[in-house]
Amino acid sequence: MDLLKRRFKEQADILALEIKEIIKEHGETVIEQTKLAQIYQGMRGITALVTETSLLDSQEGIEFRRKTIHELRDKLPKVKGGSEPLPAGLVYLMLTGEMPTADDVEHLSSVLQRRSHIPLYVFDTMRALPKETHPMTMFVVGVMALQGESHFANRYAAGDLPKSEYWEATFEDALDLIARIPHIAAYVYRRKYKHGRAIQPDGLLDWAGNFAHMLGYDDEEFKELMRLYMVINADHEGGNVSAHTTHLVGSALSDPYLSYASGMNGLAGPLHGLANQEVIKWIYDMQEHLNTKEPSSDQIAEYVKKTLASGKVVPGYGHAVLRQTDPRFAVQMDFGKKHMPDDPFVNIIWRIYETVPPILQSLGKIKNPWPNVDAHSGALLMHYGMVEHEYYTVLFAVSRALGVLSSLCWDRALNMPLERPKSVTTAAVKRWLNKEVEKLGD
Ligand code: CMX
Repeated sequence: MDLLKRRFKEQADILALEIKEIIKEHGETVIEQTKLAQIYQGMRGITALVTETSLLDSQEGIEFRRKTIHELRDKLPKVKGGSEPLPAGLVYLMLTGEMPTADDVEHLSSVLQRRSHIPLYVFDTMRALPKETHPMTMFVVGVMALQGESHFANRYAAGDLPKSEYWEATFEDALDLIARIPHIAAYVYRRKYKHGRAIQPDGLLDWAGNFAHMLGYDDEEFKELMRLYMVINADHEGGNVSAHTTHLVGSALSDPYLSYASGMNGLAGPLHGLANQEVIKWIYDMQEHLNTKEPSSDQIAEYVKKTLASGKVVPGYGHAVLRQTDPRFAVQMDFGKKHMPDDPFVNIIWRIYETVPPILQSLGKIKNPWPNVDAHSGALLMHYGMVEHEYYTVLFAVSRALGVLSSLCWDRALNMPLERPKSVTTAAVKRWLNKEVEKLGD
């Protein structure tokens, strides 16, 4: 058995026993109470899921296996001479809970490279879509076209998949998908924006470096940006739309292709992963409205107020859990200060950062006036010439695969059951409030 797979299974067996013990000893412990408002308002604050790969703190931001973004940047192995973390190292960390060595990352990278082949019919399927199709739709269609290759689905259909081996088939699918997704994503970009001229992979490059290469960006700094981008967007604990959807669909024993594609349809929503394209669109509209390429802080403030007055959200600001500047924003700002401190567009992002929070705060209703990850990412991409902002969510999706697919491996290894929370009607709520019934839902 492959080293990583063996290490994952050893860890999973230990954790499964611990969980059994926790449920046996403390299964009846009440952890919190649910308020009626919460079930009407997006279940905010209800602890209802277990996700092993990462944990989000409202003040500190995301921790992957108890390592902050800054620690990952510092401690994960890098390419020779590089300073950004290798995403394959993060996959290793999420799957095993252990910080990988450079050898571990090299081994995983070569495994991914060996598994990266895409059958031609997948490209044909994507090509059959009109060119105007949104890149996220093309991407998900490409992923779905691959679903016939699922070890899990094929073994299950053949009656050759005992429950004790669910984890193994999931693990195989997860690694296959992680290996192949950059090729699908790069093809979407080349098909839509570069006359369909696909670029062959470079076997000497790491997973993210090769993705940058297949997109058509061979600048070493862009490769570094891709490494950083793929790490910081990989996971954000389990309750966000893309992670939760992947987990939920996976709980029906839908295979990793089906589950991941479902999660990515959620990522494509403007309140979630599409916000990165919305940020750039919003800045373009602002530039046009103000008739200047470099709006001042006062002009930005004026435009923010106009946006709010027209009942729209300021994209890239606010968060359902975070209550501080997203460290993923901060780390991108750091990358910008290092590589492009004078870029005019990037400087607009920083001016918006100075201007927006006090305005949002003054409204009194927004719980988090600070920027999230999506507020910054587009401007860095634009600096290197990737100006096709409709494509940005696909980059997010490639990165998010690392987290949600690692989590799916844990779900199957820990035998997590079908997810099926209870819902109620408002009529039932009223019956309960009027004391016509004893229990909500009766
Ligand atoms: N601009 C204007 N209004 C905002 C706002 C923003 N950036 N963020 C929140 N609000 C509003 C909400 O719409 C809500 O208004 P109503 O009461 O009139 O409905 C009110 O403030 C309270 O919202 P909240 O409790 O602070 O925020 P939520 O948890 O409901 O929503 C989020 C969180 C991200 C959907 C919201 O902040 C938002 O729409 N932000 C802009 C879109 C964005 O950047 N999304 C990306 C998030 C990160 C990601 O998932 O990738």
